[in-house]
Amino acid sequence: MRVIDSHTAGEPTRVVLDGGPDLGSGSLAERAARLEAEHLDFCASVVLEPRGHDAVIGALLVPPSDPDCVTGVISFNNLQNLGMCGHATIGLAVTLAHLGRIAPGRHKFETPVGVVEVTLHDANTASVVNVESYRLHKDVTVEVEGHGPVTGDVAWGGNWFFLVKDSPVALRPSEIRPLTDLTLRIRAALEKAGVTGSEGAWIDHIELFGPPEDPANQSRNFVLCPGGAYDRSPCGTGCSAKIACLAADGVLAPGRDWVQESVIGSTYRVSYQPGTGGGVVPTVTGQAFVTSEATLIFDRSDPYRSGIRP
Ligand code: PYC
Repeated sequence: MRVIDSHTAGEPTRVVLDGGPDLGSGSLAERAARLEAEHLDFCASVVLEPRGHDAVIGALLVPPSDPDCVTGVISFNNLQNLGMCGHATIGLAVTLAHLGRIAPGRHKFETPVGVVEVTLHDANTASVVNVESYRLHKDVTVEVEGHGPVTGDVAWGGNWFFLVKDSPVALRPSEIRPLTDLTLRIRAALEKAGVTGSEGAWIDHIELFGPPEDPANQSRNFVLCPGGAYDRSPCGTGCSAKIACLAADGVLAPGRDWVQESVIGSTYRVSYQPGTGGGVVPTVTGQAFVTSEATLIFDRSDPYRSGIRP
């Protein structure tokens, strides 16, 4: 199985070029659901140790159903497919450029939650016009075990997020363990209280915000991902959810830039235009770098060929 690894603002992506499972025909959402239902061994074997680690997001290239798209892409971790993945989309654009498959300019990629438009600015920089993003609930308070009440907003940015404005823990790399512990507890509290996204969807990403370290930026965040790893980047879909909340609060005008720092200090530049469904259409700009080209080997006698599960 041929893969290309990259990182976007520190967050790793592994693009699977070939050798993935046969997902049959149908819409990308149907094929993504099939990947999740029938091929989690494949997902875990690609992203987890001993070939990867729990922060790696896989990006499986599949034929698009929309002929205007360069490719279809299903992003996944070891648990599920991700509707959209901002960092993986930027990583994919840079990977396709590295392979000579796309040149600077505008391109469309098909994801399970819709078509996104990507502008490749140069070999490492890309902007993603994401799917329409919106806030579902403002100021939801849940009782977090061992901590007390925590208030946040529920918003969609291509994935479901719970966004907490003032992190009670400092947003520093040295605090990643307590930040992870707190966000896991917040997620459990949401589940216990029955707080969900639309149609009962699991809120699988938790975001904490605080002041930026660099005064040139607007904010810093910590993002818990579904598998329990933290996002090294400011999270493309998380920034989309954030900007939907800022727009709903009337504190950021269309077209104005918001520079979001991650917990490791990497940044995305984000802005939005009003959407047609009452939400916003975010544009997320970031940088990715290819780190390796590899062939993954799956030896039938290897007891850990399907990954080391948590
Ligand atoms: O950039 O959207 C994102 C993302 C989701 C999970 C990890 N990164």
